[in-house]
Parts: sequence; C-alpha cells; structure tokens
Amino acid sequence: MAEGAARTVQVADDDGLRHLEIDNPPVNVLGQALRAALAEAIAAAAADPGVRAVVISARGRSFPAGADITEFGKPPVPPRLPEVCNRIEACPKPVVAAMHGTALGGGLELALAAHYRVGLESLRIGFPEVTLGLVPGAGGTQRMPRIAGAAAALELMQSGQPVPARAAEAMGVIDLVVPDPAPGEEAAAAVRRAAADFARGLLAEGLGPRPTSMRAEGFADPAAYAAAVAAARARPAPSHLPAAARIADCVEAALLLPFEAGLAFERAAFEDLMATEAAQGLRHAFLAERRAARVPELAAASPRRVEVVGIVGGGLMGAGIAAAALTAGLGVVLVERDEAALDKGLARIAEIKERAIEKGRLTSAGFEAEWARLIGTTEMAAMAGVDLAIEAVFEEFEVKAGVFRALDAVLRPGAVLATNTSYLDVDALAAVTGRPADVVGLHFFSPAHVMKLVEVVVGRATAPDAVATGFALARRMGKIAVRSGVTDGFIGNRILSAYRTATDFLLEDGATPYAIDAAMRAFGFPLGPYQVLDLAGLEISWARRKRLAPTRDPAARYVAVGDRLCERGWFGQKAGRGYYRYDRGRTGEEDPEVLALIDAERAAKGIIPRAIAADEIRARALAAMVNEGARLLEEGIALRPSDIDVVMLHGYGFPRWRGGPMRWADHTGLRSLRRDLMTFAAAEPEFWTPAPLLLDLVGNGRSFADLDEAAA
Ligand code: T1G
Repeated sequence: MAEGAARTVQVADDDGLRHLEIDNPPVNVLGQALRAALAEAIAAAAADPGVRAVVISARGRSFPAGADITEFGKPPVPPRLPEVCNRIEACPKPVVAAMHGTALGGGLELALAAHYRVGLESLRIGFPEVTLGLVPGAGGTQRMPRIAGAAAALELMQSGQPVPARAAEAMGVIDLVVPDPAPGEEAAAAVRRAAADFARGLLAEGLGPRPTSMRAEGFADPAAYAAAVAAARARPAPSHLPAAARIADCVEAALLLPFEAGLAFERAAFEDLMATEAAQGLRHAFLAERRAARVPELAAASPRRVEVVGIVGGGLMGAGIAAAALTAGLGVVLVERDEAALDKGLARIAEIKERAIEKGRLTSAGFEAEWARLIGTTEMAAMAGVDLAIEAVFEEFEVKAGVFRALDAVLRPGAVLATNTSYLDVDALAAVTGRPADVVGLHFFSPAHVMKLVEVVVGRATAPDAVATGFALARRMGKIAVRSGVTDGFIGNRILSAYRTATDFLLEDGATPYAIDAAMRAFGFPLGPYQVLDLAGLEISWARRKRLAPTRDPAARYVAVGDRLCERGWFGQKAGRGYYRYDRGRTGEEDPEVLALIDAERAAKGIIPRAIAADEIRARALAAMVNEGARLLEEGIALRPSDIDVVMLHGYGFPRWRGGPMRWADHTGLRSLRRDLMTFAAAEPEFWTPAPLLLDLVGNGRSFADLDEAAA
C-alpha cells in the first residue's frame, strides 16, 4: 500500500470479514491519498479468497463528510471518487458501509456504492453539494434515485439539508439503524461491530453483492418519477445558481439513460458547474469561514472555561445574546438596572424562546430546562460567579465605562470582561478597569440569537487566552467569529461606512435612493443600503456622524441628506418614513418629498444632477468596500482578505455566491478595480485614492487570494 495511503485506511481481518477503516481526521474527507488507499484496499479484498465480505467504516467523528473541497479547482489526481465508488460496487463480495456522524456528499456516495448500509440512530446523511454550487459528482444522482425514487432524491439534493438515519431508512437508503452506543463507548466502534454482524447475517443467508446501479425500486412508478422531476424543475431558482436545475436533469437522466451514460451525464454537469463563478464563490465562502478560526492568539493559548455568562443589559442585543447562550447550554445571569427593565429583558428572552417553540426548534421541556439556567437580577454582585461577562448597554462610552467599572469590582479573577460595542474604543474601555488583559470585544450582530457573526475585537492589552475564550464561546454558540483589531467600526462597520459614503455621493450626484437600492439588489444584496438604513433606523448612523463631527475633516465632502431626514424625525420604518414611506406596511414606497429634499441639497451645493447607470452605482459601491478592506488589511485590523469576506457575508448580506467583496475583487480583476478607483479619484481624491496595498498587489500581479494563502 502506498506510503501516504497507509495512514488513511486501516485494514483488519476478522474470520472472513475484511474491515476497511477510514482514518483521515478530522472528518475523513475523501482526499486523493484516501481515495488511492480505498481503491487499493477494495481491489485487494476482491482478489483475496479468504475474504467473504467487506465492511467499510470510519474512525473518529464521522463517516466521510465529503470530497476534499480544498482539491476543487485544481487538476484532478486519480483515482477520482466516481471510479473508487464503481470499484466498491463491482466488488464480487458483499460490501457493507458502517455509518455514523454526518455522511455527506462524496461520503454518502461512497456508502451508496456499497451494497448495504448500516447506520447509527444519530447518523445524518445529506448532499450539501448544492450549497457549493455543484451537483453530487460521484454517482449520487444516479444511485440515490434507484433506491429512494425521484422525489426523495431531489429533495435531499436540491435542499442540501441532511436528514436523520430514520428518514434515510424510510427511503430505503439505510438497511439497518442501530441504537447509539452507551455514553463512553465509541460510536465508530459500535456501528462497525453492528455492520460486521449484519455482514455475517448476509453470508449466513447466502446473500451476495447487491449493486445499487442494478436496483430499480426507485423507478417503480415512472409517471410519479417524471412528475417529481417536473415539479423540481418548476421550483424557481436564480439564474446564477444553476446547480438545482442540473440536479433535476441528472435525476431525470438516471431514469432515461443506462447507468454508465447517466454517470457521464452527471460528470459533465459537475464539471460545468465547478467552473461557474457561483461554485467558486461558494467554495471560497466555505473555506473562508473555517480559515477565520486560525488566529495567532489561538495557537498560543487555550480558552478559559466558560459555563456561566453574565450579561448586563436586557435590551434587544442583551436578550438576543442571552437567548443564544441558553441555547448553547450555558448558564446566564442577566443584570438590569431596575425591576421594570429586568422584567422587559426577561420577557424579550421568553418571547424569543416561545417563537422557537412555535417553529419546532425548541420543545417546551427544553424551554423549561433553559429557563432554569437563567438568573435575572438587578444586583451586579450576582456577577461574582460568572466566567465571562458581556455588557450590552447603551452605545455611549460613559455608560459602558460605568458598567465596566462595576463589573471589574465584582467579577472573580480570571473572568473575561467583554463589550458588545459596535464601534467604541475597546482599549479605552479596557483602561477603565484594573484587568485590561481580560478585556475583549464581542461584537454580536442583531438579532444576536439569529445572526451567526461575532467580531472578536482584540485590544492592545487583551491576553491571548481571552481572545481564545471569545472564539470558543462564539463557536459554542454556533457562531462564526472573526478577529478584528481596534478601530472605529471594526471590520464590518468600517466597510459599511465606506459603502454608504459612496452611495451618498451617488445620491447627491444624481441617483435616487431607489435606483441605488435596486442596483445593489440586482447585484445580489437582499436589500439596498437605503432600505437597510430605514430598517435599522437612521438615528444610529446619525448619532455616529454627530459623534465624529468634531474630528471630521471640514474639507472632506459631506452629504447631509441623512441628517435632513433625521431632523424631520424620518427615522425609517419605525417612524413610518425614512428614505421610503411606509404608509402601507413594511414595503416602502418612493417618497417625492425625499427626492425634493435631495434636490434641495444638490442645489445648495450647486450640483447639477447627472444620470447614473446601475453599473456605475455598483462599481462605485463595490470599489469603496474593497478599497476600505485593503486599508483594514494595511492597518492590521483584519488578519486576511477572506476574514473581511466572512464579515460581509454574515453581517451585511453580501451575496454568498459571490464569496464576499475581496473575492469579488479578485474575480473582477484588481487591475480594472484600480482603474475605476483612479478614475473616481481624479474627481474626488480624498475618498477614492486607491489603498497602497491594492496598488502593490496590482503592481506585483498578486491577488487577495494570495494574501489569504500567505495568512492561512
Ligand atoms: N473538504 C475539506 N475540508 C473539510 C471538509 C471538506 N469537505 N469538511 C470539513 N473540512 C474541514 C474544515 O475545513 C475544518 O478544517 C475541519 O474539517 C473541521 O470542519 C464528489 C463534490 C462535516 C458538518 O460540503 O459541513 O463531496 O479548520 O470546522 O463544525 O459529490 O465540516 O480544522 O483545518 O466544519 O464539526 C460535500 C462540508 C463536499 C461537507 C463538520 N461535503 N463540511 O462540521 O467542523 S463536495 C460538504 C461540513 C462533495 C461529491 C461532492 C462540516 C461538518 P480545519 P468544521 P464541524
């Protein structure tokens, strides 16, 4: 067996059974070495007269979680996964797959190529390929329908969502579901043993291989099959995400074509899609989310233990954080300034949990158990026992500083002190305490029980293990943490501020808020910038502009349209009008009075409005985001470009299939971006001058992806 392959498949014999145990931590992805080892091992088993049956299992957390995504986009190295699957299926002895954990994508396809499948109760199977802009590419679109029929196969592949073992059993995919082992016993060993017993049963009954490609249960009702394909095709899918439609084509091909031809049809679809911008962007997003966890402080330190979280402030943010912490199994101590505020905060948490029960995400018993872990109090002294305290009070420095001083006085030594500030100076807040090394920013996004993003803001004095604790807490809460340095607005709000400056300039130069929003929605944002402002409330950014006014460069262009709206109390949806009118509910309507107000602002500055095309709106908005991103990298605020992408994908609605602003810039070409920026800077150098890093990358023919690789 090839040297590198020895590590990935452990081979053992047990009285005629050949055990092939996959061992490629952490999730047994089917990289080239493992594929080669499997191919060799199944060939050896097929040829060995002493082998009567084969059991394929996996060590560690899970049966293979899929093909190796890091290999995508690179020249394929044989044996390719479809070939390995075909060899398994062609084995002249019965092959049983022993499945636990999450058998996903290529891992599920590997199991489908086996003749029988045994799964633990807690097993989940799925085809997440569509979330990567792909179709299953190792026979899944041809084997799954033969067992489960079109409707179930299409639902699994087009949703990309995993299903539990019992559902897979009902589809006919899993032949035997066995109970999870007792606590303390390894899942992998338990299912391996069950599969071995299953294999012996086959031999005792004289049952041999059962090639999935020869099965046809799923074709029993061709009319229903065709109807399921037609229904799948009728489901609307955006043109930039063709994978769902190609899945329907492949499932149809499974019925209409011979197996080999169906495999070729699937492979062609897979290769077409692999080359699409969406597949590249979605793959970038997947890897960027995991790369964000690679932070220097984590290499040097372990997180402190956190079982009880203290939260000061039960407003929208504090209640959301508390709800998320309870969901994560943590204890929560919620402190409010008085009983009335505390009652409101607890009611907010209860409302979140009641909605989760309504949606079937939480049981009443679960709610009771969570509620038992929640303490509400007006006494700051109750924070003495918490492992980490988060202040989520009003966004004013003195208010937060006061809470930090009070926490500093009661928290036990070693407790982490976190601020949820959106952009205040974390170093300055740390300085009001006697424990600056324990202070870290945890910038959650509202609603905190829904939004996955947390910016972990690292102050000058923040200890590495306090950073590691922030990341560990975010992960335990099911969130994606991104490291940020201390700057006004951290990563996301810095980029957002640049985005809004660019669109405000467009507003004054001739575009309407409605045209700008439409242009950005056409790019893929769910809402345009002015819709977001109305939704969030214009008073928030107005407060920030007023706070920054004393330090604003008087020579810099300043667009006062937002101030004019706020001066009229037009704060957005909550006020019934902002950039849009909301007379008839939440769908805003264009407001001629806003357009007149913008005209007045233009006239006051002597600006003659010009027609601005949607392409220019997008070019300027995106160039501003990327240029600010380059500045964040130069300043060391963001560790790597893909971290900026993760923030914009998860905090600001940047379309996932484009991968994020920095990925978009690479795809568009940094040279053309530099050209745009220099064109814009000719008229307004203050805002548009290209960041030196961007010029340097273009000059050296490098990309943001190169920086990601360097910082990996
Ligand atoms: N390829 C490469 N690396 C992967 C990987 C994959 N498929 N899945 C996980 N990893 C890495 C991940 O980057 C991280 O690395 C570590 O494993 C732990 O992952 C041919 C074409 C399985 C539910 O899409 O959904 O098969 O940071 O942090 O939260 O038809 O990983 O430790 O260095 O996410 O416990 C289809 C993707 C591929 C599954 C576990 N499969 N993975 O979640 O751990 S396409 C997927 C996941 C395919 C075939 C097609 C999750 C997980 P590092 P993690 P987790």
